[in-house]
Amino acid sequence: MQTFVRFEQLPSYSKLTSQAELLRQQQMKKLFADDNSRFTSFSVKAPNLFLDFSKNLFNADVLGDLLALARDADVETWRSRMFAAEHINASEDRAVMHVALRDRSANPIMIDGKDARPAINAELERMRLLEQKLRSGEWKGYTGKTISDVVSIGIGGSNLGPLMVCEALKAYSDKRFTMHFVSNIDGVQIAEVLGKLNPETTLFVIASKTFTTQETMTNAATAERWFMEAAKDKAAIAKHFVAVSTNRKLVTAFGIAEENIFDMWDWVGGRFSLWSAIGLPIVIDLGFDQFVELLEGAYEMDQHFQSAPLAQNAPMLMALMGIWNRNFLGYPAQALLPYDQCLHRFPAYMQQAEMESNGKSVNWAGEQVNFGTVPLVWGEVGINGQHAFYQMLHQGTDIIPADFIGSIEPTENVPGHHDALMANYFAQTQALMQGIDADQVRQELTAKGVSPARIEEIVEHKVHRGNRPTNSILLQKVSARSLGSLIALYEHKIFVQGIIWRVHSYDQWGVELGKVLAAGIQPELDLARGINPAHDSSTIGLINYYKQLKKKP
Ligand code: G6Q
Repeated sequence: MQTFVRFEQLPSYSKLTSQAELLRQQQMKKLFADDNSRFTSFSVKAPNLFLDFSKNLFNADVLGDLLALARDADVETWRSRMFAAEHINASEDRAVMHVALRDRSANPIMIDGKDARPAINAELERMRLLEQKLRSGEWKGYTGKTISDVVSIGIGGSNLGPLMVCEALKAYSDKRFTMHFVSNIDGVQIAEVLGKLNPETTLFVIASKTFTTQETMTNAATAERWFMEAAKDKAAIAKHFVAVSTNRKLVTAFGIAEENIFDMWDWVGGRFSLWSAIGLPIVIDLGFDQFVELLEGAYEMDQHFQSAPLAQNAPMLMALMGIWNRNFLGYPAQALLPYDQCLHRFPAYMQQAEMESNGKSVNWAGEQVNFGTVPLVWGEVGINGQHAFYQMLHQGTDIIPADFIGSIEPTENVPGHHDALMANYFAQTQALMQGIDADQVRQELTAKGVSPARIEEIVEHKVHRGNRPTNSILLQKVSARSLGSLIALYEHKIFVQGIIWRVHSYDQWGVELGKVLAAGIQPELDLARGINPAHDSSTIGLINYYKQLKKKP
């Protein structure tokens, strides 16, 4: 491990700590009142989207110090290393090259001494051909019928991306196929999906990078059993099962035909894999051309990230604002609030990308860090949230910075709806920033004729202190291209924050531990078997309780 300067020892860190003391005393609405160029100074146009970060509690000096922090942390060098396929995923000794999957140039992409472009293009071409055969009806099921339903079986990184994108781009689908996504090992989910389907017209896509994930393997085995009950003949599997994996050996052992295996590579992390053949459900649902648009949108953002000066670089600015809010102002969470129904799965998708990547507490040297890394990332469609948890955003004791994501044009233009939606988008960030003070509340209530005594009883309850930071992201319209750019914006934000915090963003040992323990516990749930006495008393007690009340099979 090469030497590095720890986050809290970077020269700009102490400056930012002092700046935070000063800024905490400031009111954002005063910063706006004092500087009418604040919006122009603190907003940027990036490929296929616009970012306004002016409603954060900072000023030009703070931004200068944050940009210095990025330079002190050598973010630009690390960015070059990532794009040059160096093994920046040091704890797993791998390159981090999801960007290669959407590199639309014709240049070679050298990864581990080999040009990856031919293999990437070959898989893309195979995806295109499969989609074409399915859509044209050339691909037939074992009784000669065409495919009507596609079931994607996968979990985590092998599920959330395709699901989120298919939901977001529904308006662009010809609905030729009904798409189903199964991730949960809870049999309720697969039973409900299979209950609606006809095996003669169903195609299963088994998506698993490792092809060992228990949830996916269990669901795949159930799907195969269900299919074989009808088809009887093993040869029919080739017409109804395809797989995406790095593990050809296990896929073949499962019984899936060689020609139905789509490759991915260990330099693509699960949560960054929708650009690979893991995106096959996207290709099938929306068509290959839409998938290419998605890749192109992401590629445009990659180029912006690599070439825009730091002060105009949208992913860089998002990352720095996040670090300012988290580490210097001390805010514990980050909300993602899409004002676009299409993006309803976006918070869940990004929650994984952010929290699995930067939810780490040791630095590159394996030392415990003494600062906060990724905040709690959560969210929901904004307009629904307004009638639910926004109360806490406006008046709760914690300040939760929020990203508001909206579109200028809707994907479904229903008269009277979109401006009403967007009025809320604009109003909420304004309200969170400005708040409403006691004098304003008094004036309002006086104008309504409320008695002075009653006003004094309720005034404090109606005060909103404001100063709650937001970023506003505007797309022209949710499209494959703009969605590609939006996802890549957040992916690079994650990268920059990981570099500044000096944490390994591309491993996920925290996900592995539970998998290992569950595998050990499962046999103990068999009524004929004992419980490992080495467990703690709570785990033993819970398993005992479960087994006592479990009905004998
Ligand atoms: C993603 C994670 C995790 C992973 C799933 C599925 O970065 O590593 O969410 O994608 O555990 O793994 P498989 O694709 O190997 O089944």
